[in-house]
Formats: sequence, C-alpha cells, structure tokens
Amino acid sequence: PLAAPRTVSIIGAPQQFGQPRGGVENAPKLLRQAGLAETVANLDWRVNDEGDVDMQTTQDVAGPLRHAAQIGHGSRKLMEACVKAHARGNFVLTLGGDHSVALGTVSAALKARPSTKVLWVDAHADCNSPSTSPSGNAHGMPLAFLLKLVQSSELGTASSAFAWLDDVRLAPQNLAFVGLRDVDAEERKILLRLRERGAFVSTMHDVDRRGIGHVVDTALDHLGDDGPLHCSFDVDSCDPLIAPATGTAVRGGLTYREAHFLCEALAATGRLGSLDVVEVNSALADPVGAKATVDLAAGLVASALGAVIL
Ligand code: 5AB
Ligand code: MN
Ligand code: MN
Ligand code: MN
Repeated sequence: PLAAPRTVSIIGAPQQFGQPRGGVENAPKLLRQAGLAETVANLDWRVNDEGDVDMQTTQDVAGPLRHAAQIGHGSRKLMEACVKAHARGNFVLTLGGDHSVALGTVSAALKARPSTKVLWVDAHADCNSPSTSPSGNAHGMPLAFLLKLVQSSELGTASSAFAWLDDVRLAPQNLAFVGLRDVDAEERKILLRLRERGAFVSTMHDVDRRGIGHVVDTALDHLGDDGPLHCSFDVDSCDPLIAPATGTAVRGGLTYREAHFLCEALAATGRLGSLDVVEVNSALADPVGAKATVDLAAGLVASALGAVIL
C-alpha cells in the first residue's frame, strides 16, 4: 500500500457550467463554512487549503455539449491544480461544483499516478457522450471523456478545449460504480459494454440484495490491491431524504450509514489518494435540507479521511 499522505490539499472547484441549475458553485464556500478544514485537521491531517480554481474563463461556443469551452478550459485549470497537489504527495480533496469537475480531478490523478483506480459513487453513470446525452449537460459526461468514448467530431469547434485530455485514458477494468439507479437507455448499453471490458458495475439492487459491505468489498477486490484509489462521490448517490440539496435527486439511494460505511471502507484501505465531493446545491432545498446536505458531505469527507477507523 501507499504510505499514507499526511497533508490534505483542499481545492475548490466552483464549476456550474456542467448543468443548468444555479447554486452548485457555492458548495466549496459552504463546505468551508461548515468547518471542513477544522474537522480534517482534528483527524491528524495537515490541511493546505489551496483556494478555488477560477472556472469562469472563456466564451461559449455552440454545440451538442453545452458550455463546452468553459468546461474544457476550466477542467484543464483544475487538472493542473490537482497535479501540483499530487506532486507534493498530498491527498487531493476537491470540492465541486458539478460533476464535470471529475474531468480535471480524475485526469490529474491518472497523470500523477497512472495506476490509479476509480470508484464512482453516484445515482447516475455519467458516461454519456455529447451524441448520446439527452441533456447536453457535461456533468453527465465525464466518464465518457475519461474512458475515451467521445469522438472529437462530436465536439466540433470546441474540440481544442479538450486537447489536453488526449493522453489521459481510464481503463474500464480500473473503474467501479456503486449507487447506480438512474441510467439513460443509451447509457445502459454503454454500461453493459464497459462491464464486458472489465468495469465493476453495480446498482442499488445489488446493495439491497447483498448489502453495502459486500458491494464495497467486491468493488475494491475488483480494483485490485495495487495503486492509489480515487473516489468521485456525487451526493446524489445518497437518498434524497438525507441529501435533498442536489440537482438531480433520485429516490432509493444510499442511507446515511451506507454512505458513511463506503467512505470508512475506503479509509481503511490506506490507499485513498484523492476524493471529489460534488453536486451539493444548497439553492435546491429549504434551509434545513441544505444544511443537512452540506453537513452530510463534510461528514463523509471525515469518514473517508479516517475519522471512524480505530
Ligand atoms: B450527475 C442524465 N443522465 O446525462 C444526463 O448528477 C443525468 O453528475 C446526468 O450524476 C446526471 O443529463 C449527472 C439525464
Ligand atoms: Mn454524477
Ligand atoms: Mn448523479
Ligand atoms: Mn446531479
């Protein structure tokens, strides 16, 4: 296993262009205000808050991927910030923003440590290409880019904004899904192909049948016992009863303990090197629900960083 990194780099990624609902860009600020840095510092980590990456840079170009240039250029900046933090040997904690931020975070983890394995915790599969996406929203596409399922012809004039991704490739056998329950018809076909090519694909049905312990153990077994782990945690993996403040809520998600168990199990591997927490949007719930969602996200980070491992 990796020597456990002792410093956490916190990187804010207030990206909102990957989806249409305002508010998701405020999550890094709200998570900081909830005391995330203090919580982590109390767990025997040094904390290096790197501030926010500026996601508001370029002009839009029209095409099947909405805000393609913003997404491409913003993600590259986030990738560079994450690569720097990895290079210092730090644990890289990225606070989204919408889930398009995984373009930057996962590519950085792969560039820094090519043997990285990815655990995708989400109600959704996020593997649409611009041509299969029912919405054109980039937060439903990051895995398609990372798995090299997107043709540059699908991006038209925006393809140059994604050229920096050319040398990034996530192999399907290095990817595991947990929490799936809302998959588009085209995505279902993509998932079945990914499974044939070696991805671990599980749904909430598997959590119901086998329990979270079995699902997480099987996912981690599948990813093998070498290389660092990156977890991309979409809060909509959790049930809307505990995480109502998110843009694409789907009933029937992970319970409070199932979500924490997953994060604790990651901590227990000693191999978690980077974590994204994405899709918290406090504008989409009442104040009580918004606070519950922010506090849940902060608590899950603490669990992933070893709060409950004795
Ligand atoms: B999220 C949908 N599949 O592509 C699409 O929240 C939803 O990052 C994507 O998981 C949800 O627009 C993206 C219908
Ligand atoms: Mn997602
Ligand atoms: Mn989702
Ligand atoms: Mn969402």
